[in-house]
Amino acid sequence: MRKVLSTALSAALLSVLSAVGSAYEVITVTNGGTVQGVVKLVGQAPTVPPIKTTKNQDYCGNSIDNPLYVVGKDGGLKNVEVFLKGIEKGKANPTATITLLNTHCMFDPRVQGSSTGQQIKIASDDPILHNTHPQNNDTNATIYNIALPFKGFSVTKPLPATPELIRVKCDAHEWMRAWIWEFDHPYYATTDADGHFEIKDVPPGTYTVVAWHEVMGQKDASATVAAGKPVTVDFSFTPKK
Ligand SMILES: [Cu+2]
Repeated sequence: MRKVLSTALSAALLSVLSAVGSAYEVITVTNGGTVQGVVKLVGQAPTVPPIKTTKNQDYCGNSIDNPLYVVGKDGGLKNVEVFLKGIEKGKANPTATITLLNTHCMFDPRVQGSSTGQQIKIASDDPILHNTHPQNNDTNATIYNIALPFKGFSVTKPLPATPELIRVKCDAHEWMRAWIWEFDHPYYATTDADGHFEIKDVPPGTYTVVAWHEVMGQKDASATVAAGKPVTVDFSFTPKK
């Protein structure tokens, strides 16, 4: 009862907040610019012990590489979410359904961005039971709780109505983890294997660009976008010793 009440209250609070907050406005963007760059890890990636599996070892094996620091060419860092903070106007949000796959006893992708209005397909490629459990990263509120009993099973759901950082776990395998950034706009990208990102069709203006990594936190930079041109914004993360 108490939980129901607090859930109802926070839902009411959120709707009030989103009503007074500045909503993202869709405009026609012609000859927008591009924010691009590389996110690098400075020095050596910390040594992270492999994940020790505690269940379904017949299928999952006894250990799995821990993907906290995935470093590619020239120190490029994968799985960093880069976004334009608080952008108020621009192109329409994407409408394609995003996917979170349970595969080889891990989630794929580890980190991805999304926009309000999109749906998520939660799927399994594994012949074992997974239980995908996304939560609001700040409040721990459960968003869904989805049992995936067999290979090829999937469930498609709308993303939450308001933007949030979603932390995903599996209730069957405590080592599984994924992150879904949900924005009220379409201006974000996740770095690739070499740390590259590219955010296109940005209306000219000055923006705060944020880069977020699940362990090393976030960094801000300022970027001024000119019509039809790319601007390069690079980020460096130094791991804590
Ligand atoms: Cu699982």
